[in-house]
Amino acid sequence: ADRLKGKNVFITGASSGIGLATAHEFAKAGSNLILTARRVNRLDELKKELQQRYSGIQVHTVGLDMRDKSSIDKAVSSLPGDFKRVDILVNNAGLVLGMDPLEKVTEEAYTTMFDTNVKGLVFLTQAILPGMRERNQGHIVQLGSVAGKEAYPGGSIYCGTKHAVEAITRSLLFELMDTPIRVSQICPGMVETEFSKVRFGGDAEKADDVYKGMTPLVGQDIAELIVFTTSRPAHVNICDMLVFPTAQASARMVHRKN
Ligand code: NDP
Ligand code: 8X3
Repeated sequence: ADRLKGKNVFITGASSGIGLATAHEFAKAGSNLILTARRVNRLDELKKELQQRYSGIQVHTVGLDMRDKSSIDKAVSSLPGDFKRVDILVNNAGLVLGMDPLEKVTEEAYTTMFDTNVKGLVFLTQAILPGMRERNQGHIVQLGSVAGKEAYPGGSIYCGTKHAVEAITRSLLFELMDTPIRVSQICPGMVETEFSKVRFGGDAEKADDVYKGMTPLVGQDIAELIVFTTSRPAHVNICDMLVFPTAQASARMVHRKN
């Protein structure tokens, strides 16, 4: 139960949703946190709250834009003191923009999704993995998605990014097999966070409609699974986990009450 105590956990996208809930769950388990996102003011508020609620943990916040390799390299190279030792990396930052059919997808939407969900995840992993190799320990958790297992109309680019995360994670699994470093992927279905608000450009009504008549997952449901995954004994690696709300059976099959 104490396996996470004193571990340093680096979380991307900690300013909202799954990442924010994950920060709380690791703090509860006694881990120290490196919280990253673009909205640093939210991270600083979160830091205050976590240090008040959970005594004895250290929290470092740093502004980080996943689309920008130099921002990633700077955030990692400027980690202070003991925070340089990243034990667990949670590659969570990510987004979807719109529901357009492929012919209508703008270059900006395409670039933003691939740069954040794929390039950022790869460059951050490249920045952190050498230290894990040197210390011969570590755990990388990727936020995949049901959209990395299936495609759906209007999801081409987002599904493409999450299929890429799945493939990259599988390759890493082979490449790290001869080390104690673990790599895991968690693939949620519908989780009510800011995800749909971002998807629909801030349109709250459209975002709410996504979860109408059903009970979606919440950030904490996924956070608990991330903490469970990273707190298994060293010889156990949960490689892949597909998690739906009970009323969902595939990306687009959802049971709704009238
Ligand atoms: P939220 O929108 O609530 O949170 C997304 C987080 O990603 C925010 O903290 C945001 O921080 C961060 N982020 C976005 N762009 C960037 C960027 N360029 N640089 C740094 N951070 C960035 O969504 P979720 O919590 O739902 O999403 C978390 C992950 O879970 C994503 O990878 C998503 O694809 C995945 N997922 C979500 C599902 C869902 O239904 N919600 C289902 C399956 C997977 P900031 O804006 O402050 O930079
Ligand atoms: C989020 C799930 O179905 O909106 O990754 O693509 S979905």
